[in-house]
Amino acid sequence: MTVTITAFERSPDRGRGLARDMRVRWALEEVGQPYEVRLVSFSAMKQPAHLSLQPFGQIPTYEDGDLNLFESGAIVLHIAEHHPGLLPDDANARARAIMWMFAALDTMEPTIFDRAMVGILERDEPWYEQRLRSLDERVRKLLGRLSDRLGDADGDLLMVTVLRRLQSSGILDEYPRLAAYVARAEARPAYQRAFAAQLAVFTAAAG
Ligand code: GTB
Repeated sequence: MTVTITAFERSPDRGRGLARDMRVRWALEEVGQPYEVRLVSFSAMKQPAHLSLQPFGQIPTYEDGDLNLFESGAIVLHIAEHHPGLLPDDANARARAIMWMFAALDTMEPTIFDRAMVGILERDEPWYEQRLRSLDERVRKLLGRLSDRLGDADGDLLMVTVLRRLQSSGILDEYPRLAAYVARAEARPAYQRAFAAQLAVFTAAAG
C-alpha cells in the first residue's frame, strides 16, 4: 500500500522546509518508507474532500490503506511506532522519547510559532514591537532551559523542526548547543532528502 501525504501546493515559506509536512517527510525518509505527496492549494484545503481528512483544513495528512491521520505529531509517532529506528525499544526510554515529542509540540512550538508568525502577520500593527519583545523573552527562557537539559545529546526529530523555525531570527545562534544540535540533524541524509523533496515543489511552482 502506498503512503500518501499532503503538502502545500505553494508553501508560503518559499521552500525553507518550515511547513509541517517537512517533519513527516523526514520521518518517512529516516525509516525508508517510500511515499507520495498530494499537493493541495489553500482553497482545496477548505473543500469537503480535504476536510474529510483534516477537519481544520490544513496540511499535512497521511493516508495508508484504511488509515487516515492528521496532526503531524500523531503522524510522526505512528511512523515511529511502526518502523524500527526512530524510537528506542526499551519501554522507559521509549516513554521518555515520546515525552520529548510532546515537549517539542506542546511546550516549545506554540511560543516559537507565535514568534515566527508575528513578523509575518502583525508587522504593521501598533503593538508589533512590544509583542515581539515579549515573545522573544519567552522564547529565550524556553531555549535556555532546553539548552541546559539537552547538552550535546542527539535529539528528537520534532524538536529540531520546531527550533528550525527560529533560524532566520538569529535567536538560535545565541544558544550554540542548540544551533549545533539542529545543524547535526540537518546534516543527516534522510533530512537532506526530505528537504530537497519539499524544495523541489517550490522550485517547480515558481518556475
Ligand atoms: N497541529 C497541526 C499539525 O501539526 O499537523 C497544524 C497543521 C498546520 O498548522 N498546518 C498549516 C496549514 O495547513 C501548515 S504548517 N495552514 C493552512 C491553513 O491553516 O489554512 C504551518 C505553517 C504556515 C506557514 C508557514 N510559513 O509561512 O512559513 C510555515 C508553517
